[in-house]
Amino acid sequence: MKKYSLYGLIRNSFNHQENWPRVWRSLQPKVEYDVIIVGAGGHGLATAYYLAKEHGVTNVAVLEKGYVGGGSVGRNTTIVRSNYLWDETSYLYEMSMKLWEGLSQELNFNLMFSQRGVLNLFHNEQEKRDTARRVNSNRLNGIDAELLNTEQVKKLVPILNTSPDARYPVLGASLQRRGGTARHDAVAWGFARAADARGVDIIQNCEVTGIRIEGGQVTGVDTTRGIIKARKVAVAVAADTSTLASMAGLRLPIDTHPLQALVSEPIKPVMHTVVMSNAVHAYVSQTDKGELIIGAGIDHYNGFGMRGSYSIIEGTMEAVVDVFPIFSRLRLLRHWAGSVDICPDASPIISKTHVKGLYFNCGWGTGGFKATPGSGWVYAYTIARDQPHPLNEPFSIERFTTGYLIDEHGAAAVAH
Ligand code: FAD
Ligand code: PYC
Repeated sequence: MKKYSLYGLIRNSFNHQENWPRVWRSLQPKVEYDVIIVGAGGHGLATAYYLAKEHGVTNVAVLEKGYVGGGSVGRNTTIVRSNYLWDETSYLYEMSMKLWEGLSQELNFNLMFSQRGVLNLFHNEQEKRDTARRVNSNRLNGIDAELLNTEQVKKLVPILNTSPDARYPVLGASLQRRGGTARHDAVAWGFARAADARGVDIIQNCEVTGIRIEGGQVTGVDTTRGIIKARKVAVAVAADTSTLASMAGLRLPIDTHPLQALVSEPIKPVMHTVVMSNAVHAYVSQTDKGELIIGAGIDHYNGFGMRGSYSIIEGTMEAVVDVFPIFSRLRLLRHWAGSVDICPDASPIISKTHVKGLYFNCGWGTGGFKATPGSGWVYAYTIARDQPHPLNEPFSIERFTTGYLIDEHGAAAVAH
C-alpha cells in the first residue's frame, strides 16, 4: 500500500501553490476530446479520475461553469455512510464506502476521512420498527449496523436530551460504526489533482450552454468559451440537471430544491459521532476545528439559487436545541445553502440515454457526497464501455417507465 511521505503531508496541509493542478491556472480547452464531463463537482472529478486510472481514457475535459468545489461538493455536511434499505442502493453505497476507506492513500491527499460512527435516532414506535428493518437488511447485506436503545445512545452522546418528556423523546438509534465524515473540499481537490496528474483537462469558467447531436450521436457541446467537440458527453451537474437534459430533448423526473446548513462558533469537543434524525429535520457533527455543523431538511419549494428560506433553518434550530439543550447558548458562525436534484424515489440516475454517447449522472438529492468515489467509479465504467456496470444498472433512466423504483426516502435520513 502507498504510504504518506512526511513531505507530502506537509505539502498537502499547507496547500502550496505548486501543489495545485493546472486547474488553478487558466487552461484553454482543446478543440476536441474523447470525453467531456460537464460539472467539476465531486462526481464529475471522480469520474474523470477513474476514467483515466481504470480505463486509460485520458483525453478528457471536465468543464465547470464556476470554480472547482463551488457546488454542493463544497457545501455539504460531509456525512458518509452506507446504511440504505434496498439491496441495489446498499451495494452501491457500500462499494463507495470501501473506496473511501483507502482514498486518502490512493489520492495521496488527506481527505480527513473519519469513521467516527453515524447514529440515526428514532423517536416513536413506527420509526423504531422501520429502523430495525433497515438494520436487519444492512446486516443481511454484510454492512455493519447495530440497533441501540436509549441508554446505549446516551452513553455514546451524553449531551443528548434523553428525557422521556422531551418533545422528541429518543427511543434509540441505528449505529453504523464505519460511517463518519470527510473534509468535503479536500475531496474535490484530491480528485482534481489526481485526474490532472493523469492528463485530464479541468476547465473553469466554462459553462455548457448546448449539447450538439447529429444523427442520434453526440458530437460536442456549446460553451461560453466556444464549441468543443467530443464523441462522448457525460453530465454530472448535480443541480438543475433538467436544463442540461432539455438541451438534448430529454425530460427527467427531477425536482430541484434548496438544502441548507450552518456551523456554530467552535467549542471544545462535545460529540464524537454523527447524530442524524429524520423527525427532527437535523443532522449534527463536530468538525475538527470544534464547530458544530448542523444541516436541515430540504426547502419544500423548488429553487435553483444557493439560498433557502429562513423558516426552515429556524425550525431546525428549535428542534436541535430541544435534542441538544447545551447548544442553546451557541452563536451561529456561518449559514449557507446548496441546490439538489431529487428523483421521485430519492435514488440517483447513472445512465446511458437514447442519444448515443450521452450519459447522465444526477438525482443524488441530499445524499450524493458519500457516493462520490463509487458514483465516479461506476460512471467511468459506463462511459468507457458504453454499458452500465451491474452496480448501476438498476439506476437507469428506464426505471421510471418500467416502474422498478428504488424508494430510499426513509434511509435518505434527511427530511423531504
Ligand atoms: P456539485 O459540487 O454541485 O457539482 C456540480 C457542478 O456542475 C457544479 O460545480 C456546477 O457549477 C457545475 N455545473 C452546473 N451546470 C453546469 C453547466 N451548464 N456547465 C458547466 N458546469 C455546470 N450528501 C451526503 O452524502 N452527505 C451529506 O452530509 C450531505 N449534506 C449535504 C448538505 C447540504 C447543505 C447540501 C446542499 C448537500 C448535501 N449532500 C450531502 C448532498 C451532496 O452534497 C450532493 O449530492 C453532491 O455533492 C452532488 O454531487 P457533486 O459533488 O458532483 O455536485
Ligand atoms: O445522506 O447522510 C446523508 C446526509 C446527511 C446530511 C445530508 N445528507
